[in-house]
Amino acid sequence: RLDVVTFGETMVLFTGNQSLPLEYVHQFNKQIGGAESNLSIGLKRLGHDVGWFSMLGEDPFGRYIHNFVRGEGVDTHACLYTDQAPTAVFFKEKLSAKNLNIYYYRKHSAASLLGPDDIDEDYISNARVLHLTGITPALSETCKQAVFHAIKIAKKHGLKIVFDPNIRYKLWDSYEEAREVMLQMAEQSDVILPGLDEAEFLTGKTEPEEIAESLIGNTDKTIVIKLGSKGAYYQNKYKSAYVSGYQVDEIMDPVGAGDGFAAGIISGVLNDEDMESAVKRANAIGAMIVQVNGDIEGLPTKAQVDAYVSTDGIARD
Ligand code: KDG
Repeated sequence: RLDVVTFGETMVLFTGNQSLPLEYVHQFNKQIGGAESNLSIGLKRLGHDVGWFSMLGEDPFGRYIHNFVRGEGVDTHACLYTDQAPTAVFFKEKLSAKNLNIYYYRKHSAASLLGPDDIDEDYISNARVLHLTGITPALSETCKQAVFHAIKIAKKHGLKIVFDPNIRYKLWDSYEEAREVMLQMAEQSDVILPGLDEAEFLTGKTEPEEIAESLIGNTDKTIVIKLGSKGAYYQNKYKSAYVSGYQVDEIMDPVGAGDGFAAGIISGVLNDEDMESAVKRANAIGAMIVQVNGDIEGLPTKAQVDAYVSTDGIARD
């Protein structure tokens, strides 16, 4: 039995090995990136059993991604392959930690061919939590259908649904569609994890309390709004609070922090922990990740994050 199942596109990530505009970069480091596999690896390092799947291209990059994610201990049995489209790649242009650009080469990729028929009911029903991001429905019409089909299966089998909007404006044809689809996903979810700017985009509200009112009202849902270095605000029927973040001396690479944050929250949900300490850990993981280059390389183990929290952000081990 798995604790969490998630699915979505993972790409090969090329990062220039110099801080220059990409046209002047001659050599690239090869890594991987994808919000859902980032989250899976994060949760695995925290000690949970996670299944991740995608549609991979029948090509060297597809095999590389599969081997890498499996090598991290994530269950990849439900991964699918196609010879109809290639595995996507993306490039990270890092001029400085604050000036970072992403270039996707993912239109018509293998993962965009994923559809509702590829969602294995037995695989999902075997887990306790289904994690979804707002990236997947932006990839194609069939991906969008796959997401809503997975939601239906999760509801039928009593899984908790955790939704991280992860809004990627470059992937949507229109803002209206992005908003509409993601509000529908939020409506179906038990735990919603937007960043403040994402929550503003979805609700038109700017204050965390008003956002929470708009997205969860008086339901059984929980919302955790990420406030960057300020930490996060959470609210459910019983409690609400601001939980302050950790001071970081130098931000190396902020990409992936939100996925690590989600891993921290989901770990708390799986362990029936109180929200306050789950959010505290999630903040710590976010802070640890931004200090390391790469989308997944900075994800801490449980021992590392416990040490970081107990020393108030000093020790990593
Ligand atoms: O959250 C980090 C991800 O966004 C990154 O790893 C790549 O999945 C990715 C995307 O679509 O940008």
